[in-house]
Amino acid sequence: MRNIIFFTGFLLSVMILMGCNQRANTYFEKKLTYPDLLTSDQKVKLAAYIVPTPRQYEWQQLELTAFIHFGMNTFTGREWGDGSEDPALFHPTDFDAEQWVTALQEAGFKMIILTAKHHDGFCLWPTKTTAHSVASSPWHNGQGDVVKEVKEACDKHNMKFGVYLSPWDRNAGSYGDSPKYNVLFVQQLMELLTHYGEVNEVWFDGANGEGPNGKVQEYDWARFYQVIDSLQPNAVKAIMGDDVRWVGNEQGLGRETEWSVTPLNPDINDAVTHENRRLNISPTAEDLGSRELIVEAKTLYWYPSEVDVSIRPGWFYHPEQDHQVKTLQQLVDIYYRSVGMNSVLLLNVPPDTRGKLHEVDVERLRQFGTYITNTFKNDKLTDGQFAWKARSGASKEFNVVPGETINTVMLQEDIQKGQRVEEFSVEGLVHNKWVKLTGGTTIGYKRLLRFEDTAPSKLRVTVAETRDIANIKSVGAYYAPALENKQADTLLSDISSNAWRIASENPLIVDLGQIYSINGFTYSPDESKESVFNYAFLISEDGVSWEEVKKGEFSNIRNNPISQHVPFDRVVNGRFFQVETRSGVDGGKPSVEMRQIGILTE
Ligand code: FUL
Repeated sequence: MRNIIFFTGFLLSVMILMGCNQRANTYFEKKLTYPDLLTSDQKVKLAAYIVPTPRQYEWQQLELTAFIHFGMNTFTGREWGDGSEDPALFHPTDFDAEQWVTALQEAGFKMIILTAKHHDGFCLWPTKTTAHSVASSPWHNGQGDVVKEVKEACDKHNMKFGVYLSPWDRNAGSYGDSPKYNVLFVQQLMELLTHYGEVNEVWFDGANGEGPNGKVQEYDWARFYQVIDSLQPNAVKAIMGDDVRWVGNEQGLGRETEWSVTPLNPDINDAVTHENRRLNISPTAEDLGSRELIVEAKTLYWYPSEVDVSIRPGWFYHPEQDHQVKTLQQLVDIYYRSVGMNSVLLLNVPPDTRGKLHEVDVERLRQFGTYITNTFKNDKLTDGQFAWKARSGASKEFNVVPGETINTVMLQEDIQKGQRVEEFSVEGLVHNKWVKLTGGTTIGYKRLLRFEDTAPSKLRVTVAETRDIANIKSVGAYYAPALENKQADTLLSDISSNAWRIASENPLIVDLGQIYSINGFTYSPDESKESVFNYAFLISEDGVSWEEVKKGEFSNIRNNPISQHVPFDRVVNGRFFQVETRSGVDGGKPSVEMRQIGILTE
C-alpha cells in the first residue's frame, strides 16, 4: 500500500514537473520526456502511463485498412517509374472506384489509402503544381480525377480515406533544390487536404532509391506536419510521420513482442538521428520497447505499428502475377501476425489497367472476409467480455461453452490506460487437469494466438509480468478452421539449369549449352548477401560478341526482396548470358550467382 501511495505522489510530482501532455491528471498522451534522476523501476512504471491520442486510438480500432497502388506503373509494368513516362500511357479503360470500395468493404476493410503520387511524380489528381498528372492523360480527355472518384466512392459507402504522397519525386525538376521542392510538396499536400473533404491518414513513405550519390533533398517535415494537423486534424501521419510507425518489413510480419510505447523517435532531424543511433534503434530493430531499452531512453512515445503488405508480390498490378495472389491461408497468417500482434494491417490490392480490382483478388478478398467474420463471430467463452485488473502473477478463469473445441485465443488490453503486459500464459482445463495452451509477451490493443484443437471446460489466463496493474479489456476463444496452402509454385526459369555451365564467376557469365530464344530473365535475391540494385543483362551467341539487352534497377528490392521478373521488349537469340552489377542496395558491388538467375523463353 505504501508503495502505491508513494507512486501516486511520485506520478503527480512528475506530472507537475512536466506540465504538459497529460490527460485526466494520470496519463501522458503520445509523449513522455523523463525528468532527471529517475530509477530504472520508476522509468518502467511511467512507461505504463503513456497512451494514444484520440486519433491514434481511433486508427488502431480500424484493424483492417487497405492500400491502393495505382498509377503510371500500372501501365508500364514497373514498380518504380523514373518520372520520364509519357502521361499518355495512363488510360484506364473501365475505371471503377466503387468496385474497389465495395470489394474491400465486404472483406471487412475500414479505410482505403490511395497512392495519389508515387515516386514517378505522376499525380492522380489535376494538380496545379505540375503538368505531370491525369490532366495530361487521355483518360476522360484530361478531365478525370482519380482522387475525387475514390473519395466519392468512399463517402458513399462510409469508408475512411487516406492519401499516399511520395516525398521522393523523380519527375519534379525542383527535387533536390530543397526549399523550392518543399514549397511544391506543401502545395500538393494542401490541394489533397482541402479539395476532397475528410482525410484520415497521410502516408509518407521513406524510399529514396537515388542512393548516396543521387539528389539529396532536405524535407521540411515540421512544415508538412503543421499543414496536416491544421487542415486535417483527424488524420494520422504515417511512416515518415509521427503517429503511426512502419513495422519494418513489407512481408506482413509483426513482432512477437510489439510495444506501442517506444523510444523510437518519429521525428526526422539531426538530434533525433543521433538519439536513435545512441539507442541503436530504427523501425527495423527487433527490440523497440524492452525494459533494457526504456531505462536508457530519455523520451518515450506512443508510436504504434502498421503492417503494410501487398496481396501480390509487387505493389502495382502486373498481369504475370495473377497466379501469385496470396492464398487464403497466407492472408489469414498475415492477419494473425498483424492485427493479432498489436498492429493495424494495411493490405495492398492493386487495380489493373482497366482500373478495376482483378477478379482473382476480389475472390480472395471475399474468402478472407468470410473466414475472419465466421471465425470471430462465435466467441466460445461465456464470460470473457469484461474488464479485469491484473497484477503481476494474477490469474483468472473463464468458462468455455460446454463441448466446444477451440484453437485460438484473443486478448485485449485497454490501451487508453496504457500498454503494460510483458508476459502472459493461457491454460485449458482438460479432463480436470490444467494444460498450457499458449503464452506470449506483449498484448497491447489485440493479441491472437493459435494452438492445437482442444476442448477444455475452462480457460485460465495468467498475467505473469506487467509494468503496472494491467487493464485487460476482453478475452475470447474461437475455433478457426484449418486451411490448406494451395498456391502453385512460381516458375522462375523456363529452362532447367542442369546443362548450364559457369564460364565466369564475376561478372557472372553462363553458357546455357545451346541457343535459345530468350525474352526475359528473373533474379532472386538471397537473404544472406547484399542484393543487386542497378544491373545490366547481356546476351551472346558465341560468348565473344555481346549485346546489352536490358539495364535498369530492381526498384523496391531492399524493402520487398521478392524474385524480380524482367521481360525484354523483344526476343533475343543467345547461348550465353552475363549479369553485371552496377550497384548494390547498400552501395556495394555484390556478385550474382547462377542459382539466382532464371531464363524466360518464348
Ligand atoms: C515503399 C515504396 O518504395 C514502394 O513502392 C511502395 O509504395 C511501398 C508501400 O512503400 O516505400
